[in-house]
Formats: sequence, C-alpha cells, structure tokens
Amino acid sequence: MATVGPESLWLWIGTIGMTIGTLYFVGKGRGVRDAKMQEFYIITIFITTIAAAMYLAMATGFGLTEVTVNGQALEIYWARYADWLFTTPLLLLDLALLAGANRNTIATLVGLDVFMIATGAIATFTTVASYRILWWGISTGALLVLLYVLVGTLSEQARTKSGEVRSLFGTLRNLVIALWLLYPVVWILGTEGTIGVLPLYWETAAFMILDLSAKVGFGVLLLRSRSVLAEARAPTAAPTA
Ligand SMILES: *C/C=C(C)/C=C/C=C(C)/C=C/C1=C(C)CCCC1(C)C
Repeated sequence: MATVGPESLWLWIGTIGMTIGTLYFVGKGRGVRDAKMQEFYIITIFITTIAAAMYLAMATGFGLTEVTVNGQALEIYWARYADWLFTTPLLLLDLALLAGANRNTIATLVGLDVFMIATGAIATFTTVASYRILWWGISTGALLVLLYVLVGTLSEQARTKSGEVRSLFGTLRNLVIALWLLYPVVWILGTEGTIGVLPLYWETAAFMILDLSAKVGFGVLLLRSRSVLAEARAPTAAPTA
C-alpha cells in the first residue's frame, strides 16, 4: 500500500483552501431567497465541498493507490478523478446557467466532460505506457471539443444576455479555457505521463493551485455580484440586433 509523502503539505493546503471557499460561499448565499439565484450557490457550494472531501481523502492516504507501469510503481491519487467526475460537470452547469443555455447544450457539455474524465481515468490506471498516452490523447481530444462548444454554441447563447452578464460569462469562460488546458499538460509532465519531468511533489502542488483557482477562484468571481446573477436568471429579453 502506498503512503502519502512530503506532497501531503500541498494536499492539506488544498483541503483548507476548499473548506474556506465552501464556508465563504455558504456565508454569501445566506439570505438569497430567489430559487433561480440559489441554484448558483448550491452548485458552487457542492463543487468546493466535494473537492474539500477528496483533498482530505488524499491528504490522509485514503485516496492514494499504486499502479505498476512497465515494471515501475507509480503513486496515483485516484481521489482526483472521483472529485473531477462530479465537480467539472457542476462547473460547466454554473457557466451554462449563466449563459442561459438550452438543455441540449448543457447535455452536450456534461457528456463531453464525463467522457473526458472517464477516459482520463483509464489513462491513469492503464499499465502499458504507450496505451496511457493513447488514452490521454482521447481525453485531450474530448477537452478540445468541449472548449470548442464553450467558445461556439455556449457563447452564442450568452449573447442574448445583458452586457454585465455577458461580461461575467466571458471572464469565467476564459478562466475555464486557460486553466483546464493546463490539466493535461501537468498530467503528461507529471508522474502519470511516465516521462518523469515533474516529480510527484511539484505535480501535486500544480494540481492544487489549478484546483483552487478553477473552483474557489471561479466561485468568487461568479458569486461576486447578486444583481448580475439575478439578471442572468431573469427571463431573457428579445435579442437586439
Ligand atoms: C476542479 C477541477 C477541474 C477543473 C479539473 C479539470 C480537469 C481536466 C480538464 C482534466 C483533463 C485531463 C485530460 C484532458 C487528459 C487526461 C488527463 C486529465 C484527466 C488530467
């Protein structure tokens, strides 16, 4: 059984950061009575709660296992994938609700996302190095298609919204594009990629910074202004040409 090494420092920082984020969002959401606005708070609170629990699981060694790849033992934090399987669709749901997306767009985004995390998990647990890279490629392909839908269809649907909502949507969308693209890079450079450029210690630090930015940072920006959220969930006015 693998044991947690010095990278536990980063995992504890992750646990504390996600917990503080959760408490902050709960505090911000108190007193919000509008059901449609509450959706943003509920979704965002679940994102950081799930991440806090999975960071705790990793810090305490529960979320850690060993995978032998071509005779070499790799330490794998499987709890990341359990976290991402649920938190990434929720992040996309936040973004889609802000954009006023229709059901088909939401289903397409969530479907691509679950496919990305599932094939990424296969990449992580595959024991033949070349097949790991193959699954990484499939997962990265799904990420690129997902981002294409964000830039295309979802951005188009957001255009019917008021200027303030559109501007918040644009900021969050760009944040997602910039941060999410770094995950496959950290994976391939880190222990999972078996190239061994980035040792587990620094890989864990990189994922922690990405996770905190993509969840707590995203949530802080999203929930910053109640009036923008109210506007986002109000019935859309007819688009002006
Ligand atoms: C809060 C957590 C977030 C936003 C996690 C996002 C994770 C990804 C975009 C992961 C993508 C991956 C690939 C595209 C290739 C295979 C490895 C993954 C799972 C790291």
